[in-house]
Amino acid sequence: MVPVMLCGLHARRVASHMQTSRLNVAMIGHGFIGRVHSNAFHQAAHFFQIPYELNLKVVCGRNRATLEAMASQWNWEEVATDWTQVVTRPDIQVVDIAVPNVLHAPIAISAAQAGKIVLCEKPLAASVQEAEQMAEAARRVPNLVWFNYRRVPAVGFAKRLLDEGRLGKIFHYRALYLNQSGNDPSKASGWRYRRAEAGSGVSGDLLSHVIDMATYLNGNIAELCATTHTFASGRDVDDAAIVMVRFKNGSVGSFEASRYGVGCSNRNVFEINGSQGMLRFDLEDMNRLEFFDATQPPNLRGTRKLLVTGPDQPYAENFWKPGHTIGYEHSFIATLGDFFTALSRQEVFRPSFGDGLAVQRVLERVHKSAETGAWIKCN
Ligand code: SOE
Repeated sequence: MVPVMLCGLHARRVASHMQTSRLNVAMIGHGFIGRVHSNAFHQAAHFFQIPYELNLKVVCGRNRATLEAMASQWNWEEVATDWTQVVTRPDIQVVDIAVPNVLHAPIAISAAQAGKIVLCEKPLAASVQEAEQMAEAARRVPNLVWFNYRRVPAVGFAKRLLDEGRLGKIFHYRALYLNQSGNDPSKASGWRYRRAEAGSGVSGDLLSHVIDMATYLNGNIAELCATTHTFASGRDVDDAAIVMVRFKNGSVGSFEASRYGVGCSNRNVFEINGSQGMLRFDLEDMNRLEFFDATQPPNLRGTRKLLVTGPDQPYAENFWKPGHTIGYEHSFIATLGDFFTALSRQEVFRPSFGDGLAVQRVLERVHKSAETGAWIKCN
């Protein structure tokens, strides 16, 4: 986490939040990702020394029966069915958004205007215009976008090795994010497959993670050329996206995201080749980072499969002892742990709504390029 000091109004707002050690959380949404977030709210203070008690005050959703069952299983104090009433409640300090993408903007904007701390699932919005309005509204409140994979220890360690220059000059950044949900009729009937609710298909859902991770690890994108494809007839969102990328640091890359990656459940992979080495990560083996050190004598070179569970690796002090592996949920716990640590120190947290907006701008260019076949500059 890069510490950036807050200033002015933002700092004063943060300071006023800091006086409250108990923070009441309202979560809008109660599906899969709502359960993941609930777990993180319960666990964050167990693993991180944060001066806040995160109180799971109210969970909001449309289906009262499933909502009540979820609230009781995850220990939410209250349920509500109208988010507009919840996000302005004076007893709520934190609003967490875990609903279909097209609802992110209205909820985040209302919550930010009410002065709440706002946490929002990815992709930040369904369009650049919405994302701009959200980033503007949240300028004066602490905010977070849930690009949770930045907080996988192996990803954090890759970032550290890159920042130390251990890979030398970067030549290639290639990434994949594949699942097989599009090929499964029981999964492909949900909101993620409808433009009216999701805004886009695999690009917002999975490619957004790839773009955030790539810019986090390898810097900004200079230009891109993309194609998208929809396999299912009648579906109005993209099922697969393939992007060629030129990065500002001179490296070239490729991103592939698909819901038809049959054989892959949640295969989020990157591989980086530099003049002095190689890094490779696969979420399906998330405690490992592969590292090839090309500065070693040729007869000793080989790919090391590092077990990134400490010591002297990210979150070694927070989670279990070295060798005691962690899972998907820890990336969300670490995201919250870092966020509330930053809040208590009056530091800016990333990824913020600004980072979510940057991803949204790249996604828009992906779609523009897919329509026109042209290379598109990113600024
Ligand atoms: C479903 O495709 C999903 O839950 C995504 O929406 C998440 O962002 C991803 O991390 C895992 O898969």
